[in-house]
Amino acid sequence: MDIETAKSIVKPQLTNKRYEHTIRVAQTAAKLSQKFGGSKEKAELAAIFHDYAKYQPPEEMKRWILHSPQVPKDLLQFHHELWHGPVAALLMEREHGITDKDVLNAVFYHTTGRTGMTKLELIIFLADYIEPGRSFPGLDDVRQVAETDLLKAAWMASRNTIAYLLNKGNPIYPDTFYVYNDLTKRIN
Ligand code: DGI
Ligand code: FE
Ligand code: FE
Ligand code: FE
Repeated sequence: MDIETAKSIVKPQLTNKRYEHTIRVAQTAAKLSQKFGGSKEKAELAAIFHDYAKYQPPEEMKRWILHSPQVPKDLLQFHHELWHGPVAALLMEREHGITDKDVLNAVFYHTTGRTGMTKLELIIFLADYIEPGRSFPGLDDVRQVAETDLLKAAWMASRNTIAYLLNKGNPIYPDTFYVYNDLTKRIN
């Protein structure tokens, strides 16, 4: 699917602000893929779709998850914020005929990440975190490291997200910790 078609599918599903975030994630992912290697087209396609399901009603997302063997059901025990990546990947495949597994996985895992993330998965995970519209504590350090070290920058994003969730006293999905541990090994 070409990028313009992807944009025209996604735009009506999002608010303007969310669509602008999506475009910035695509630009950031394109830059990261040029720097670290990999297909710019795949990075852009995954980025355009990554938040496609963000505004689906939770009840509808729950139905999709319950009917899809590839989605871990324990996600339903956690905040519905964690459901939009997997649901977007399901919709891309079933409703828009996108079959590239790496692209689908980059969308599926963009919120939590997973162990053994591919380069494309890391690029989308990181681009979503560092796109120029974001402002989190410590973000400038992550952006700086992202100039030279994809794994380390993704590790920093993972660490910061866990610290943020802990600080708020939120429940944390186990994969979120597994990603941190996995990246800690991979950077050393
Ligand atoms: O969709 P975006 O806002 O662009 O970003 P995202 O999909 O990376 O993250 C959505 C939210 O999910 C964000 O507020 C942080 C939260 N989140 C990430 N990991 C976990 C989590 N929330 C819980 N409860 N547990 C997690 O492990
Ligand atoms: Fe998201
Ligand atoms: Fe993210
Ligand atoms: Fe996003």
